[in-house]
Amino acid sequence: MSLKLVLSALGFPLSTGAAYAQAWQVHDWQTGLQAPVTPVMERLSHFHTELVWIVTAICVLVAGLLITVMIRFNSRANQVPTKTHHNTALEVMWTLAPVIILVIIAIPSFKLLYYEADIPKPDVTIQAVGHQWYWTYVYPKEGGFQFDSNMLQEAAAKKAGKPRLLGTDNPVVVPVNKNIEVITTGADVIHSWAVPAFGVKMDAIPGRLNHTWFKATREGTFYGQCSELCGANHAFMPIEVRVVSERAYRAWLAQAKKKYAVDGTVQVASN
Ligand SMILES: [Cu+2]
Repeated sequence: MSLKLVLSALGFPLSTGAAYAQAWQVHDWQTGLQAPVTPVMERLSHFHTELVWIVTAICVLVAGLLITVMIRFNSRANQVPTKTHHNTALEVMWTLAPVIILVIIAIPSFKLLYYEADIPKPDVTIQAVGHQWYWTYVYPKEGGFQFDSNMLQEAAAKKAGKPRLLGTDNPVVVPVNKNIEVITTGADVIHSWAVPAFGVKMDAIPGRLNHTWFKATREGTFYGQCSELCGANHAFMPIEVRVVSERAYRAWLAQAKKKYAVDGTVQVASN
């Protein structure tokens, strides 16, 4: 395994060069974050990298201090122990230093939180309804058609060339480079609609509509999973999002409206 791979697995910053080009798809033995596909996830990844550097510096400092103390102040090297039990300057310093570090972390953290929460004007709205144990997708502004998205069993996934436990029979389809509003809710218990490459994780709570958004900047198929323990088959209700060109989306929409037509009544969404 190359150093570059090890470093990227640990979350250290590396360019998104050719070797990394396919990394935005999940792959076996992946340890780092999935490569970002949305502006939110790009910011999340950068923030994560900053934190890894800060954490590394703290670990090195603490380990260094610990080793110094072990060598300089063990009973052999230091046979007459000192009676010192207070050092005000030191206590002030080791109280203030963590406070300052936490403030340094909190500022970009809150900025990111507000960026995520500030949903831009949506081009497409989808509603993800969590069921035990599958997702129903509603397109409330497209006549309210809806369809269920169930996990493909192993043989079917293999046949369809989709990853095991992640591929679904009916992926949710959205256009590339558009603001997608996601409204989540639960039909029975709490679920959570999460797609790591989008930096999206939103609880789907019965009796409540939660809002989030994403803007995928490249076409492809992206996978996620229910991320709130919701019962026996919690691990088997994956999320598959196909990001396609505007034209392909329009074409899909036209046939989806026919295929998944409901009798004009929108069952969950009201807008
Ligand atoms: Cu679940």
